[in-house]
Amino acid sequence: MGFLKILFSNSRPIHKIGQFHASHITFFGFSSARLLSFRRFESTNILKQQSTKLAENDDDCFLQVMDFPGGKVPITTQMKFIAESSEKRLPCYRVLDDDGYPIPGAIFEEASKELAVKMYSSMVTLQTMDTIFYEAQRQGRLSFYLTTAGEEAINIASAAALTLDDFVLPQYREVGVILWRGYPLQQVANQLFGNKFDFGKGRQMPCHHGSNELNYLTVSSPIATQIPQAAGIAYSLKMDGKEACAITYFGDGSTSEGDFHAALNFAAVLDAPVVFICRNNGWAISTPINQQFRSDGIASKGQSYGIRSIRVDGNDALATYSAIRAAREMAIKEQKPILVEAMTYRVAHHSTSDDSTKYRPVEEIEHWKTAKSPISRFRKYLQINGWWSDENESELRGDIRKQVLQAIQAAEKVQKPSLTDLFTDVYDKMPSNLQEQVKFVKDAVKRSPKEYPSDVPI
Ligand SMILES: Cc1ncc(C[n+]2csc(CCOP(=O)(O)OP(=O)(O)O)c2C)c(N)n1
Ligand SMILES: [Mg+2]
Repeated sequence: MGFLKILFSNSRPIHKIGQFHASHITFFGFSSARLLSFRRFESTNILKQQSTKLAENDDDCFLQVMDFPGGKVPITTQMKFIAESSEKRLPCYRVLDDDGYPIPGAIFEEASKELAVKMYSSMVTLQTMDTIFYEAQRQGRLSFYLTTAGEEAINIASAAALTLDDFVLPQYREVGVILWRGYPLQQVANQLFGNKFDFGKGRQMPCHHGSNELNYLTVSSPIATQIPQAAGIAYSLKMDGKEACAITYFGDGSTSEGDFHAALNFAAVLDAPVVFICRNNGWAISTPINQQFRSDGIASKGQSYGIRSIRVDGNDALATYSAIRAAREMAIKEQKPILVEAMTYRVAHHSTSDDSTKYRPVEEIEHWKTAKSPISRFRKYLQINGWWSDENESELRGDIRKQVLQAIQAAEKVQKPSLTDLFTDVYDKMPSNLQEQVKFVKDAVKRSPKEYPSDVPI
């Protein structure tokens, strides 16, 4: 049955996605979606006011109301400070239990057999690819690697909820999103080896993927820079009247950067159609979240900026898929930003430059790797539906392993880009100071050839 099992949190179904109504998932602070027809620059209308609801509940009685800039404010004689946190923690939207069974009464978008199998296969591809590339780095064949282990569902389920017209601005732990959009395994390997087929011509670290064709902006190393850029891209989509949004991914640690806060505020004020996806995996390298913020995670920050928000179980592929579909639909139809906090756990080391057993218990990592694995949970769901067997599993894993190994072997043999490429693609015509630098480098290589890699053409 294709119909979405949904609890109607509020009255009117407005946005129909197939049989799915985006307005029926309750995002914090708003229980119904209003269909706003938007006009270019409408968001800058200074007369637009905040909600005029004045009392928290019907018993509240205010002596006076004052008309301040931004709207009417009730006056109270009580000197009451707002609490630093609410008594209850924000709930986490979840659909599948640990055994892969839909939780009774759960509201979600039912994925077809074809889509669910594709999502599962892509999660396994990501896992297999990560294992092999990680080993290749340990063998000294790659300079660096970083896995998505434990976060495969966030990668794949969110990607499945988007269209190719949407613009993706990733952090660095979202290679699954670009794979889903059609980036071949061979291209992943080419980027990692920085060979001449790498779109970045070997000028970036490994794991910095990007593709113009797939509307996937290249990863940039300084964290959080992509977040305000997403607000800007979303605003330009709005000005062009496009049926698309911007999606940006970032970790819990990135929310400590000023860029995160500037981005949320800009997006809210400009009514930019952007979906902010925070992967809250508990750690920013060795810094735990309790040293990053005192708030109840990330979703709670949305309301302060005037952004509709939800907390979702990022290890539940179906919940993540449903929430991101709803978020995308609302962002585009209502022309406004949405914040999603996907709760998860980074089960691998931060990167090949880290040893996470130095700062967290091995048992904790093991628990998340096994009992809480997003891949095992989704596999159980497929098997419960009769869509997957042990034979399918071994065939898939064998096949992917072969493809990844072939991609590595092929990428390793390809020539590196030329040293001169270091200086190109910035200016239309190379300025004289850069021409001097090219000459300087080439002379230096000629003088001391042993100091330079022999496989890089001059
Ligand atoms: C501006 C900036 N500061 C510091 C770093 C070093 N650094 C790289 S990743 C990282 C942690 C990021 O954590 P989080 O955003 O939670 O992402 P996760 O690795 O957990 O997915 C840090 C501090 C950086 N790349 N850029
Ligand atoms: Mg993190």
